[in-house]
Amino acid sequence: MSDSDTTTGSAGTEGNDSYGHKPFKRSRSHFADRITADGRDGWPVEAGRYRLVVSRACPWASRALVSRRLLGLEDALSLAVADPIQDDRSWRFTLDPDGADPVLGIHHLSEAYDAREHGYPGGVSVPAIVDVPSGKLVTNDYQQITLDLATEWTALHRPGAPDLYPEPLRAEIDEVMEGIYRDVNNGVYKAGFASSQQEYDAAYEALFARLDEASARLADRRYLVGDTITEADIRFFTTLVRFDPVYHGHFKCNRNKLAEDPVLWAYARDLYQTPGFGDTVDFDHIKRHYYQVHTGINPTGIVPLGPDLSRWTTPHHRAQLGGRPFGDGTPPGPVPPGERVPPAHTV
Ligand SMILES: N[C@@H](CCC(=O)N[C@@H](CS)C(=O)NCC(=O)O)C(=O)O
Repeated sequence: MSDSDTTTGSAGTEGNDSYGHKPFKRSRSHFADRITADGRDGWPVEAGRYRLVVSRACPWASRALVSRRLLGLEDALSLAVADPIQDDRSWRFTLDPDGADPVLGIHHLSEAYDAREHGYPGGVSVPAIVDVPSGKLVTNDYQQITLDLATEWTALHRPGAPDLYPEPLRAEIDEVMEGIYRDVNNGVYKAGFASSQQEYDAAYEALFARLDEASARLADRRYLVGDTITEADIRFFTTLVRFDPVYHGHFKCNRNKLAEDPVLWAYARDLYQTPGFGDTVDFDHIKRHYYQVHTGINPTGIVPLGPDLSRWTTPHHRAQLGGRPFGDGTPPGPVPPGERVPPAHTV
């Protein structure tokens, strides 16, 4: 991640309406302990010990949802899904019976932050991984969480799990991800929360220049780096899947829709239709979160009915480019029954 895009301070700059006249700055994750095979930060990889807390609305949390599915970590790392609409105490478990997460027994994610650091004054963000026995937050470091799932949790991966961060390709993956992070993943937020015309213009130009570059790159290759799905594709996907439903209108990223770029649209549909990607996507949570929470840029809170999402499942014809989605591995199995996105929230 480029330092110019971050600052210390409270997380979730986009989650409130006080972005006022300051340029949009994404907070640096505050709790950056790592869960590793050797447990060097005091948090060893262990089946059943940790709980991943996400909102299906959040692109950063959705990276972890996809990685966890592709790697087959569903049994090892359990999942809590927060209500897409935060209240004044931030993310809450109102989708669960009695409004409490059934494993952690808490009503708000902030309780896990507090258990870790009493009186924690910063923002409460997802993704978060919580240590179940102590109820303490371990990490909300969204940039590191998926890399660690790919490289530190290997002992618990399913047989046939892909290598999402292959050693020989890491330099290239990192380089591609850095540009996509700055101009696309975070770029849409910079456009959406710009507080001056100049700031918006710059974010818009950088965003579409980067999308054009990616479109050219993907015209004759199936995936961003190498010939298999990697972390770079996961990070790109979670922004692309939100593009037409949210970023095009709500964040004013409207030079064109994703569906108007034949290459990127086919690439995104290819991933969407790959087990582990589309089956994590909840369009209802995505739309309601952005349009109802960001009242500073959508004061009425009205959630648009469009776009028509049914085309996400149309043929993409990308297999003809070759590529081996899972390398020498295999696709993940079905979504565990308790984790299925309600059919009404999908295409
Ligand atoms: N952990 C990160 C990034 C993750 C993030 O921004 N997540 C958003 C949701 S997409 C969030 O939880 N924001 C806090 C809030 O909206 O209250 C950060 O420190 O900024």
